[in-house]
Amino acid sequence: MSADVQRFFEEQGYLIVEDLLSDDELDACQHEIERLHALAAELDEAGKPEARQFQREPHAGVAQRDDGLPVLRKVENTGNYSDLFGDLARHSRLVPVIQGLIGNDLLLFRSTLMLKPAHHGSAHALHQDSAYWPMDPPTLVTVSIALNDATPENGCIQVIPGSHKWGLQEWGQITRADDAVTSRQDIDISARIDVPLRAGSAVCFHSLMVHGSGANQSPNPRNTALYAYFSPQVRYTPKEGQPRERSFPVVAGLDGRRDHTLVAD
Ligand SMILES: O=C(O)CCC(=O)C(=O)O
Repeated sequence: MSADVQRFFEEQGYLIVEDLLSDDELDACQHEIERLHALAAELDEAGKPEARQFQREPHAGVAQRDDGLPVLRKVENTGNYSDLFGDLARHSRLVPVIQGLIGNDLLLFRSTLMLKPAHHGSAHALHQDSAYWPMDPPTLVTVSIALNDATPENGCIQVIPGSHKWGLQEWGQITRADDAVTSRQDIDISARIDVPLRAGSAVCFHSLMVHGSGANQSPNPRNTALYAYFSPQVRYTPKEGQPRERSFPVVAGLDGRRDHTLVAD
């Protein structure tokens, strides 16, 4: 990664990576998303606890699509349900970019699919991810990979450039109503910019970056694969009542082991 690119990320808090995935890879992702909808229905019917990882879209107005499958907004821990989305976190074009930002040893904090179905995918009010994550220092990096073209109309990511330098702040519960932007009165939302992405391109952003996304008001879905990475210098700092230790998948380095367990101080 060039020094200029690194400097851009340090100054602005985000970085666009064009054409990370090929058309064939994008097709495979769309098929896998359909399989995950069918899996969500099966887990639900069988009353399995894993069904909770497959969240319904609350603003859809209907519980099911025309084909009877659920309308999903989000799938958490995708690597547990999908080899394809597990492997995507380790994509050979992606890993060097993340290593250029936070170093060679990489652990995976989060692997999520954000789905915004046509016409009714809900908004995501402005926030900093690190305000919700038990990890310190707050220096994680998320990549958001567009699996369809992401535009202002279908609710692409929005960021406030440079806001990762504001320090950690309180954002309350993240609102997802259609017109949600932020409940904070002190934020100049005119500084917010849309980050449209062609399908297959991605945006990486710092975990202190203020970001959100609008509702999907278009006939086109907006599907996104999100992965958050951190370096082994980051500590696990659970709140009271949370498990005192947690294992994280290793993405690169750390002597090639599969997982790494962090224990709270
Ligand atoms: O992809 C989006 O719509 C926003 C996701 C987001 O902000 C998050 O999961 O922290």
